[in-house]
Amino acid sequence: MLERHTSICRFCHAHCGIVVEVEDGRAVKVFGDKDNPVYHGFSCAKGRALPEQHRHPERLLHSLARTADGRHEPIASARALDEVADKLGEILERHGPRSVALYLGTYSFPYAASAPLATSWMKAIGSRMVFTSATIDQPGKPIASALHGRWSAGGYRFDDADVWMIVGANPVVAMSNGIPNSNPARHLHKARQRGLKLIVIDPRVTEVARAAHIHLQPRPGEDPTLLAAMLHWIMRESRHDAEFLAENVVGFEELRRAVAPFTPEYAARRADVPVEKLIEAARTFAEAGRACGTAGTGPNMAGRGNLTEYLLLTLNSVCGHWPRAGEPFSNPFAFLPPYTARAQADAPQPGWGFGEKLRVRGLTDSAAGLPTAALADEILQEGEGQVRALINLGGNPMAAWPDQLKTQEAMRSLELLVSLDIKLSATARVSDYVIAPKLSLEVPGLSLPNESLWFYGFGLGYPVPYAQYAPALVDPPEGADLIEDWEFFYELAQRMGLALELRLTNTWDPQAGRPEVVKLDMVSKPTTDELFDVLTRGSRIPLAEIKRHPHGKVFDDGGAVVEPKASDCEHRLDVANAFMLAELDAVGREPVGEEDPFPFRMISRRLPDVYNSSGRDIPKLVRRHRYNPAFMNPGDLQQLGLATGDVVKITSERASILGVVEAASDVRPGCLSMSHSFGDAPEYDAALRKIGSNTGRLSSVERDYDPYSGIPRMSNIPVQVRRFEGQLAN
Ligand SMILES: Nc1nc2c(c(=O)[nH]1)N[C@H]1C(S)=C(S)[C@@H](COP(=O)(O)OP(=O)(O)OC[C@H]3O[C@@H](n4cnc5c(=O)[nH]c(N)nc54)[C@H](O)[C@@H]3O)O[C@H]1N2
Ligand SMILES: Nc1nc2c(c(=O)[nH]1)N[C@H]1C(S)=C(S)[C@@H](COP(=O)(O)OP(=O)(O)OC[C@H]3O[C@@H](n4cnc5c(=O)[nH]c(N)nc54)[C@H](O)[C@@H]3O)O[C@H]1N2
Ligand code: SF4
Ligand SMILES: [Mo]
Repeated sequence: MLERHTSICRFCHAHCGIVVEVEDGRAVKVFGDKDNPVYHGFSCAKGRALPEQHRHPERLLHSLARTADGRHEPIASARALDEVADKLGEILERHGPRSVALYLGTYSFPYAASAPLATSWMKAIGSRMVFTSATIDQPGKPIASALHGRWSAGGYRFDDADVWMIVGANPVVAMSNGIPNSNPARHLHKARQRGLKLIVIDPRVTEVARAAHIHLQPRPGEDPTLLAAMLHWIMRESRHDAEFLAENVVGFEELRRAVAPFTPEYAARRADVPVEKLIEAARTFAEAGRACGTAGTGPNMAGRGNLTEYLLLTLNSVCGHWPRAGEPFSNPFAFLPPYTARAQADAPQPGWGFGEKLRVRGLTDSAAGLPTAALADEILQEGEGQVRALINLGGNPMAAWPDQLKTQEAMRSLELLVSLDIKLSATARVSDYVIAPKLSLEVPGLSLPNESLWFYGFGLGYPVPYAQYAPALVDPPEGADLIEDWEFFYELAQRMGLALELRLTNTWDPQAGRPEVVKLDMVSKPTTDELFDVLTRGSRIPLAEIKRHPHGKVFDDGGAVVEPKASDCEHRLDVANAFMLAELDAVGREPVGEEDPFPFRMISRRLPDVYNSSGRDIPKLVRRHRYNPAFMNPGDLQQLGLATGDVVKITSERASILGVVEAASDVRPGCLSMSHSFGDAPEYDAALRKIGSNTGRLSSVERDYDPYSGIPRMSNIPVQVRRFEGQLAN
């Protein structure tokens, strides 16, 4: 019998409302839910491939343990938990809590109970070594926001703006920053009909750049130069918002001095863009009524992510582009607690230098979290505090971390590596235990993770108080022995005699002056729904009400507007942070136009039909390519005597990889545009045309890294490109 149910797609963070056709307890078809009030029937190829993902022949239906000779054998989940608990107990006893680290990867995100249980377990063992993918993604965002201070009401809503600027992001493909990810193409279409002027800065003519009113296609890595020049022009021409600055901002005159060397002519020459276009971008942005500038992974990975994000916030502030009292609030929340948005600054905070200190490169905890790019060294470097056990929840370090050769050495040297993964990924393959989890349609879900992205960047989260709950729809395949990711941590705690507590960020206990802490019953295991009840306590719309609307619902916004500044508020946004202005000064002193032994720049990008290292084993998603092509401008290919399909050796200062080139006129000359998380460990390189190649190997975590987040160059990587003369196995 065929049944139809609504659900939430959790293949990516966009959490689209979908319809799932279920036959004999199996998902057979997925498509976008036309009755969903914010996604309006949108789905992408990945979401429509959920049935294939759930029934994938290589999906792990049992947990695995590695044998002495390096093979993996099935093991009952309960037995795996016993053994892991024993081994962790021993390691903790011998080496203390700091020897155990947790890595929260991509798939810790869509399962709302996963990260809270995992971090609660870490707290119970007394380890602060919690790492996430945020510090190898856009660490500049939270760091810049800390240094500059946040506008309490957030940025303008994309749907209300008349000018919008996107620097190195491609939201119509990535469903990420800049345009609300609930059907971004629709938001963009409506905005253009309304007359929105879009400014895009990207070395590639991306899908979103094609819709731009002004597209600057600069040399990669020159975003700080360009943004400083926009500030220079705006101040020189007195297009800044003097009234807003006087009331809400400190540091304007210092900023003016700092951007003085960055004339539009200098920046245009350096970044290789037409100076008139750069000035037009500055004028359009400054003269806008409601506008916002935001960046994506490209500039965050290109070497000066904190500074780029900081200059963007500064540009918003200098132009007074923050919502004022009486204007609509950009997201009156549903799963999140009621929020009073005010037309005022939240005070700047330190961006780093607190919390856990790492033993390498002087790194510390930061506003973006502990530096993941330093975790391999924390594992490899001997001595007090060395990390000896790693739990990898829904991540794939071997594919995704920068500096793959070092990562490989680190993964191999661990005493215990446990991965929670649905397949034998490159990291699972070197793990001592692989815990096989249930997949999205087999467990309940909430739109909460996507909603909470509002705090992370502009144009993220939902622009309206939307929420959806989805019950589990299908059982795991017959004969499978699977657990939910959160259960792993709960059961580990049970076996180790630990009590877990959940800190409810949604609620605030005024007596304790901190979030309410709920002790979990460690005898009888809660259900996922019971955990959701706890985790959504204090939400603006009660979960029980949200559950009544299977297609998701836009709830009443309660007339949410930005409230006036509190009478006692004295906070100011800081546009002259000393670290950031010193970095800008260093940019101005960089040598430019010198002879370069690595003449090309590898730049990052996303491909529509895969998600980091997920999806490329699903045949219908990779009909065109099973690998990640090295897209290059046709002129460059011609000059190198290469043609689409040729194999090249791509060499950085750190390492070499192979790539298959493909002509793409949308790529700026001098660049290779290539997606990440393909390929595998070096011993599989010959399978290039089947598995692609790992761009992470080209990065060095010890050279050209950010001193606060530790992120190395993962875009704008200097490389050489030569025809590969060797033989490939197939
Ligand atoms: N060179 C370069 N490197 C990059 C980037 C780049 O642009 N360039 N991007 C960076 C960014 S932004 C990020 S966020 C990181 C991502 O870094 P990671 O999160 O470490 O990498 P993913 O490839 O997303 O790993 C996800 C893993 O989860 C598994 N998985 C899939 N579904 C489930 C599930 O339902 N449950 C569980 N438990 N596991 C599941 C997948 O099989 C896969 O092995 O990569 C970073 N690395
Ligand atoms: N289909 C799909 N969607 C995804 C993912 C995926 O793998 N596939 N990954 C997800 C993840 S983990 C994340 S974090 C988000 C990321 O979302 P986005 O940040 O939007 O990621 P990209 O689409 O790679 O866009 C980055 C852009 O930066 C440009 N760029 C590179 N270097 C520079 C530079 O120096 N300066 C400037 N101005 N631009 C530069 C690139 O050309 C590219 O267009 O996407 C998410 N969505
Ligand atoms: S955009 Fe993301 S959430 Fe939406 S259907 Fe595609 S994979 Fe699923
Ligand atoms: Mo990411």
